[in-house]
Amino acid sequence: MSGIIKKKINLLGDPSVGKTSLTLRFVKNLFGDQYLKTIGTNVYTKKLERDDGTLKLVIHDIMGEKKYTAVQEGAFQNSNGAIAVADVTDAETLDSLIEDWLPRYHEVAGDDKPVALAINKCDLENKDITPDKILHELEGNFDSYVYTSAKMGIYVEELFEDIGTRSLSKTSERKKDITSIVLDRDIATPNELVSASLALSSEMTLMPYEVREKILKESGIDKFSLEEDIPESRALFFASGLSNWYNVMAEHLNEAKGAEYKKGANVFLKLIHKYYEGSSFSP
Ligand code: G3D
Ligand code: MG
Repeated sequence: MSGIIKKKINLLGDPSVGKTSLTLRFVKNLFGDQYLKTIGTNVYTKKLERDDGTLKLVIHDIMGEKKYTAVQEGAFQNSNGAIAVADVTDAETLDSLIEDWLPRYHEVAGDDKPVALAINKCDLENKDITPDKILHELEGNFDSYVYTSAKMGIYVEELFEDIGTRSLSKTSERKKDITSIVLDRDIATPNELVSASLALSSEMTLMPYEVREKILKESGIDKFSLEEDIPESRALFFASGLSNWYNVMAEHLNEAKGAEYKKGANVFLKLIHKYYEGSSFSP
């Protein structure tokens, strides 16, 4: 490898296992930021200087809420490897990785992509994931595993270096367009509409994270209650709020740049259209 090589790494795992904490510890060496709650996808980059060149990791940290599969699967496209995070105090988070996260990840990213298991919060006493269980589950599911603590900064760097190295050796590319991934899905409930909207606004990259969060708030949707049923009016407000933002941006830019944003605005209109179709046909 020579020059700079870029690899996309995804974080997988249920809410609160420590995906964001591990990422922030690795990228910024900090812990305990009060704005941890992740909405949609947050993207971070960090360069690793290696003997054979520079490896730039593009790390996609996602929200783990179960109803937001569009966000997650949207983020898995073109992935080169993943860190699957379990909480050592809660064995169900490991089961969930194996039963739910891994199949969905491999479906979008490809079967050949490496996955490193991080058993996080190893600084805590009440351990629910035993070494026995790990040995039992490792085979065929994960390429490596390590006990980490984002809080204490234990084995976090090693974890990211490991998946970085593994991502280099497996290189087959899968290209699929994010708009088609999202628009091919069912969008029949307000939560699915919000999920699809978050997926698109996360992956289209033109919109800053803060804007997405602000529009969500203005829609009256509480980011801490995304698993609950969202009223239709709020979901529609959110999707059209996103569309509006792209439209307003388009008007303030020259034609070439504006066209990209116009396209963005139209994607959300398509989403709303699909929701109206899907929801009125459902029994
Ligand atoms: P997520 O991104 O997977 O949803 P977060 O998880 O990174 O937001 O972390 C969820 C909670 O777990 C946070 O606590 C965070 O401080 C805590 N946490 C993350 N990593 C560790 C760790 O290694 N050790 C310990 N003890 N706690 C950790 P709050 O209180 O903010 O919910
Ligand atoms: Mg998070």
